[in-house]
Formats: sequence, structure tokens, C-alpha cells
Amino acid sequence: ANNGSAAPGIPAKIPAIAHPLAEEPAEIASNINYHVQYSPHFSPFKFEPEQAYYATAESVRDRLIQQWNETYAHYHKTDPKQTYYLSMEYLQGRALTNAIGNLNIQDAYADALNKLGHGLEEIAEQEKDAALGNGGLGRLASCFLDSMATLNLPAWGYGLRYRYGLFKQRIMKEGQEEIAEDWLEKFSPWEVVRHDVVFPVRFFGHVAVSPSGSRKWIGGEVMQALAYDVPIPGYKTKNTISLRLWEAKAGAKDFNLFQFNDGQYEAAAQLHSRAQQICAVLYPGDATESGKLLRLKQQFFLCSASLQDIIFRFKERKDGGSWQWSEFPSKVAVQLNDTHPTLAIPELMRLLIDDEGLGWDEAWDVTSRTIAYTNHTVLPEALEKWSQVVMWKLLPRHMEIIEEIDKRFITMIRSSRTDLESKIPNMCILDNNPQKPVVRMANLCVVSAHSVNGVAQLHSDILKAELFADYVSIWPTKFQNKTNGITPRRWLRFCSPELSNIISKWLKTDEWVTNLDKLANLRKFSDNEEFQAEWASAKMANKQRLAQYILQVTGESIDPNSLFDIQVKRIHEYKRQLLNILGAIYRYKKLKEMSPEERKNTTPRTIMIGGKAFATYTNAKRIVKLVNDVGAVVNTDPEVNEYLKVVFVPNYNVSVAEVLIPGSELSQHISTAGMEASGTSNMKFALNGCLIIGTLDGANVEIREEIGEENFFLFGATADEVPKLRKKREAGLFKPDPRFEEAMKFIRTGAFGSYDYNPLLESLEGNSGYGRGDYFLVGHDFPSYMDAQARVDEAYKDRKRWLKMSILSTAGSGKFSSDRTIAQYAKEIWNIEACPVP
Ligand code: T68
Repeated sequence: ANNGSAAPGIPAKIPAIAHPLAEEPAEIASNINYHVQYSPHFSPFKFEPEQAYYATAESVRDRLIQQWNETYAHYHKTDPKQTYYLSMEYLQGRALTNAIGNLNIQDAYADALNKLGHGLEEIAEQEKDAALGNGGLGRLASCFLDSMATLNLPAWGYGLRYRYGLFKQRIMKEGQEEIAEDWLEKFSPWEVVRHDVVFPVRFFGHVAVSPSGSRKWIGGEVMQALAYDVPIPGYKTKNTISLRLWEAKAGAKDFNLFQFNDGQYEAAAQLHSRAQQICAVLYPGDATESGKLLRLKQQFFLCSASLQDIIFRFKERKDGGSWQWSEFPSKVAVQLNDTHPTLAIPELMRLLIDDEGLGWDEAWDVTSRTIAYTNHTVLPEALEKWSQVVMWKLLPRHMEIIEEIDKRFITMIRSSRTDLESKIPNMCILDNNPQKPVVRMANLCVVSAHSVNGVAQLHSDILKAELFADYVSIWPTKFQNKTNGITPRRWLRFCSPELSNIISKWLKTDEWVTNLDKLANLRKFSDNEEFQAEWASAKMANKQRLAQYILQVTGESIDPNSLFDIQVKRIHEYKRQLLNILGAIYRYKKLKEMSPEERKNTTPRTIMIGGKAFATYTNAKRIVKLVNDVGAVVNTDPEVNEYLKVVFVPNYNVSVAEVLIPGSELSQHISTAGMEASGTSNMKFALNGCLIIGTLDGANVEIREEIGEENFFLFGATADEVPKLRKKREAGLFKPDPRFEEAMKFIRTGAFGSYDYNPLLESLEGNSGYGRGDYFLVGHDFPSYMDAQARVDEAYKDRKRWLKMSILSTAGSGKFSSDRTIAQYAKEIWNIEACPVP
């Protein structure tokens, strides 16, 4: 047998292949070796970390496939109601550590790799992040999949297999540069192509009417949707579910051999290249006009392929016998992750009416009982509206259906809710403004779905009181809250083994990993000196690892004894990274003015800011540039260096977060109140014993309730004050704080270089106007932000107090497990139950 004598570089010969579910490290090593030799992607004589990663991943995949087959065989046999999560985005990050951890085989794999001359951690770092999403919305979808699998829920995720996911960010002299990231460049060991799962998806064409009056969508171009399945293992359970990603393809019959032979190579393969475009790139969140048609095609492609698959499975489970369509909603729940997959509504109607022969009322009943919608934003510019002209061209039959839905909705109001007549122009689906007629996707969702939910209590309250207020009296029970959550596996158990082990040791159980409320039992140790000391040493180890990482990616050395203060998220004016950096600038200026003696009394800080700016969002890019410029000056100023560093962390993504969050002590969640629907990194930081400085926005409100207001550094206007403050400012009644003016002036002196920051600074000045008037209230909140920062500095000086607050942050984070969120969706929206594989 393989005796483990393989040196890195040359794998041992393997006379016998161990069973793929081997437990012993020697047998696992044999399986890894098997893949080196018999699943060749590289020369079998190479066994460097990269080859070791792929072979290890394939050996883990064997186990996942085994569990996965058992899971779906079990679901097929028991035929439970299933949930289908439709999302244009998933931010899966790396899979290896997560899979090995969920399968609970980390020790055996670490041993096996040691025998082969490699370390598990070093191997895991070879993996590229699967970054098929922009930010919070995509990461939420991935956390949900982990929880659905862990809770043994019969569920599927559906998405698109983008070739280029989120861009890679490089920081150059001029600021951010975007680079295409090809995560499939070599191949992904975590996907299985399903050549047996293919569905046609049509675009364009026209509606044909038969003599009997039935309608059918024909013509146009038809592409094939091909399934790639990614196995999603639950934590310490057999249940392994599927993330099904669609890829667009054209067939051999679409290849014009005649044209090709005639030398017209491009024309010959026109549909092939059009198909390739569909899944070529992930769309950035705040997209511009250009390429809107392609985005719409992507959305429809996801919806159509997924629904055909869902219907196929529904029929298949009836053994080809007879099914009642009225039973469909008791077998199928479809959750729309924002409005991006809204076309599932008219597409399901079309499939039921045109293909299955149902009448309108029956199809409508089935559709609305099946579909539920989650809203993730109240920002008007982020509410999707599609041009009616474009929609008629691309999806003519769907537009007929949407018109009919709208017509019936308006008729209902006119006949039974005359009190709402005047609201019809706001509530209806089609906005027929002759300048630019559009379809309002959120309205289509609210009218059609049986459930509409927000993602934190405050956000859901705002939906009911403002955005969707007019609908509430028609359907008082339709609107719900489902406060977001995060998976405690990736975001504590695996990213911080040090802290996890201490928690399990003191709780005398690791039950908290699947029952996060158990963390509350840490409260009783929050004053215990021995516990505090262990806690501090785990945090210190994580800070050192983070410092190592920062050194490696930026060349900047940071002091692990300083307060690690982090803000990482997409760069957006409403998230107010500008407030953070203005605060840092003010701090720098004050430090410069102090005597060396005075400086010694301050709390040393390392401020880290990271995040990507959408490529054409100019102000966001200016913010990235400013942070980098401030860092360049502050970090090379020997006078203040011991007391302040400002570091921009490049290319923030899921695996960078896994290093930053465990090493954080203070994190900033400082959006203008009412604008951040929930936020989810706030939950990850708190879970890792990091204190929060924040506004009363999104899930901050609930986090503060759970961990105690004395453990939260609160500042800023509240959501209900914001509109009044904007009005006041418009009336010229705002007087900026001198500290704010000082910071602004300091930038204007050219202290941070010659780049033109005026457009950015002007956005914070004046009383109104586009790009002026400080819409996000940075100036208003600045003084209370600085006061809160002063409280942070004081608190940090008292080690015992800080440690206690840190412990209480973790102890109070139980509510924010995505297991809790998903259990609530399952019970209160989907009506599905656990179906554990025996
Ligand atoms: C985020 N939304 C919310 N959108 O901003 C955040 N948008 O408060 C919340 O915690 C999170 O969703 C989860 O609920 C997004 O991330 C997008 O990324 C996006 C993408 C495409 C189009 C519009």
C-alpha cells in the first residue's frame, strides 16, 4: 500500500485504490494520489501545491457525490415539498475548507496531506474564490444554502454559471483598476456537468394565435440551458443539496456548416457566440444603460430554465401518472432573491396556460401560491424597471401576461377598493409614461407573490410604512420580516478555529455550531479572568495572522497591539466610507498638533478599509483613491506612525473577509439611517467578538438589542429624523461642526496629494442639487461620530472592560445564525419540513 513515502514533487505509486469514503489518513492519501494519476489535469509527475489542491478537492468531491446521490434518492422517494431559491448571485468563496469542515474530516485530511508532504492550509489557499455575486445579496444566498443543507431541508439553489464573476481589484497610482477574473481558467473541481439536464430557452419571436384563441410564443432564437451542479454539504449531516448553475449553449444544428465552408466563420456560429455572451459576465449591481438587454436575457434565462426543471421534477415524482396542478404549490416553493428573477412570475403563468392548458384563474392561483419575494433595498435607483419596448421585443408573450395581471389588479381596486383609486398610478405594474414606458418589477412581485419580506425589522417596517404602504391594507398578512443571518460554520467555526476551540472548551460542547443561541451561555464567563485571558490570546493570534496578511498584500507593517478598526463592504456613498476617512483625517491632524507626550496618551489605531467600487461609479472610485492617498501620507509620517495607520485592503472578497473578520476589534457599520436594508458583515464581526460603531440602521438595531446597548458605540441621526434633516438643510438651516470643516479644509490644502478631490468634497457641501447638499448626512452625523470614536478610545484603554464587551458581542450573536433565518422562511413562508437522509 501507499506508505506515505511520496515526496512533494513525485507522488507515490498506488497499487490499491482506497474506498472513496476512507477514514484513515493513509487511505485518504491513496485517494488523493489516485486523482493525481487517473484524473489528470496536469503532468502526473508534478505534485506541487496546485496539483495537490485539485487532487484533494477531487477526493473530497467523491464523498460529496456519494452523499448527494443518497440525498436526492431520498427526496425522490419521500416526495416532500421542496424550496427553490432563485438568485442571480451567489458568493460562494472557497469550498475546500468548508466541505472538509462540514464533513468533519479535517484531521484525517490534514494528516493525509502531511503524509504527502503538504499542509492543508497551504493547499486550501490554492483555490480561487467562486465570486458569482456583488456583495451582501449574493453572500446571503450562499449562507442560506449552507443552512438549508444543515437543517436537512429539501431545497435547491438556482443560478447562472458566469465565466467572469466579480472583477479583481488592483490599486494603482490612479486608484482602482478592474481586472477580469476567470475562476474557471483551469477548471472547478466542485461542479458536475449534467449532460442529461438540458432545457430550451427562447428569446424574441412572436405570439401566434390559434383558431380556438389559444396563444403560443414561437420563432425568435432558442438556446439550450445546460445544468452544472455544485454539491452543498450540510454540517455533520448526510444531506447534501445542489446549487444548480445554468450555462447557455447552442446546438450542432445551429452551426451553419455551409456558411463555415464558405469562409463565413463568424456568421456560421452566430448563435453559439450569442449563447456564450449570456453567461459571460456577472452584472454589477448598479448597472448603466448599456447592455441592459443582455442583463434581461440573463434574468429570463435563469427563470425559464429553472421553472422547466422544477415542473419536470414535479411531474416525474408523479411517476408519469396524473397530477393535479392545484397540488403544485404544496410541492413547490419558489423564493425570488430580490426582483432580479421576477420573470419567473409571467414565465410560470405562460408555461401553465400555453403549455399545460390551464385557465387564467387556475394558473394565477398556482403561481401566486408558489412564489414569494424578498426585497433587499429601498434605494429608488436600485428598484428595477425594465423598458416596455425592450420587453415587448424580447418577451412578447410575457408582456401580454404582465398587461393582463396589471389590468386585473386595477379592475380589482376599482371594484372593491375605491378608496385606493387615487393610488393606482403608483401601485400598478406598468408605468405608461409616454417618454419612457417601463415595467416596475417590484410592483409585479408584490401583486403576484403570496409573501413579501424585508431583511431586517427596521427595513421591513420601512417597506410597510413607505415603499409598499399602499398595498398593506389590501393584503395585510402578505408582508413579513425575515432578519438576515450568516452561517456560523464559515464565519466562526472554520475562519477562527482558535476562538471556536475556546468557546467549545468553556461551554463544554460544540453544540453552538448548529444552535448558535447557546453562545448566550458565555455571558456568565464574561468577567472570568482565565476566560478573558484565553479570549485575548485567541484574538491576538488572529490579529497577528491578519497583520501578516496585510504585510503580504500591501507591504505595510501594522502593529498587532494597536486597535484594529475595520470597514469592509462595497464602496457606496450611503455606506459612508467618507465619514470613516474624514474621521481618520481629523484624527491625523490632531495627532500632528499634539506634543510627543500627549500622543502617548492616545489609543493607537490601525484603520483598515476595503471594498470594491462599481467601475463607472465615479464618486465611489474617488473614495478608494482618497483612502489610499491618506494611507500613503499617514503611514510614512514618523511623527504619528506609532499611533495611526490607514490601510486600504485591496481586492476584498469572501476569503479576504475570512482573515480580516477574526482579527478585528472594532468594525464600522455607519450607513445613513434607513438606507442599509440589513447588512450582514455587522453580524460576522459581532460573532467574532468585534465591537461595533454604528448607526441605528438595518440589522444594527437588532444586534444592539441582543448584545446590549452598553456594548455598542451608537451615533447619528435615526431613520425617521433623516427626511426632516434633509428638508432642514435644503432650507439652509444646517451649520456644519467646526471639526468637520477642519477635516474638509485639510484635504483642500493638498495634504494628501494633488488629485482633484473637489467633486467629492462638493457633494458634502451646499444645501441641495445633484451631487451636492450632503444627501447622506455625513456632515450632520460627523460630530456624534467623533464623540462615539472618543468613547471607543477610552473603552480600549480599559483592557478588562473591552474584553468583556468583546465576549458579550459573541455571546449576543446567537440570533444572527442563518439557521434561524432559514428555519423561519421554512415555517412561515415555504411551509416545508426537514427531510433527513437516514
Ligand atoms: C444587500 N443588497 C443590501 N445588492 O444592501 C444589504 N443589487 O443591506 C443586505 O444585507 C444584503 O443585500 C442582504 O440582504 C445587495 O447586495 C446587490 O448586490 C445588488 C445586485 C444587483 C442589483 C442590485
